[in-house]
Amino acid sequence: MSLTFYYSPMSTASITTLVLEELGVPCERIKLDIKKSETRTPEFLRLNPNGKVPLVIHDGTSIWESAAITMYLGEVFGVEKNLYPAPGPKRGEAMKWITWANVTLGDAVGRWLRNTSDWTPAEQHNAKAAEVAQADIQNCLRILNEALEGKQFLLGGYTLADTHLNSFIDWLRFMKMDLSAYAHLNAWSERCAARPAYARAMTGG
Ligand SMILES: N[C@@H](CCC(=O)N[C@@H](CS)C(=O)NCC(=O)O)C(=O)O
Repeated sequence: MSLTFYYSPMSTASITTLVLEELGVPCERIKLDIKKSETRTPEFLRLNPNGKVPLVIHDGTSIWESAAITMYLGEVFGVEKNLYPAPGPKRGEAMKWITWANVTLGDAVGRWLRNTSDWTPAEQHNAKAAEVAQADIQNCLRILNEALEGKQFLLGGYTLADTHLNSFIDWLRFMKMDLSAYAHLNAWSERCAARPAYARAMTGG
């Protein structure tokens, strides 16, 4: 079995770092410097034409997109470790939350950043679009908070759906988004952060 993980610190690839740490799967790690355009070299673009991390190559097959990577690694390595559900409704729930993180929450956060942050030139910022994006983010956080009421983890026991979604929520905290209104969400994040794999990933794995 060969597994190679291309990553960059403090990027979307941090989700996959956590997933791999939970799974304890041995892999070769290749660090790329985005600022030096190492994600844009012809060699890397042959592996991922999007020029983005995370990327995993499993037995010669390229898998990109962090949500697909979490689901794929979960299916292949996580079921017998009780970190990802076997095919069936529970797996459907795991896929639902992982996809929701990237698509629904991710879209709202992306719109908010495009209209507020210095990643986009100020003349392209639109105050109304930022306001709508912020309301959409808060609606997502409310949905997640309510889903976690009375539960230890999203599906009951801890799974990679928690790893993936909590990593996204960590990113919102890092961007100083106020999450204080969401008590169930914050208690769940603390439970996720208490995992030994979380501590290992934060200290460089
Ligand atoms: N939708 C992708 C987003 C990946 C992404 O945006 N990666 C950024 C870092 S956060 C990247 O690699 N950027 C490098 C570049 O654009 O050259 C995923 O979820 O994997």
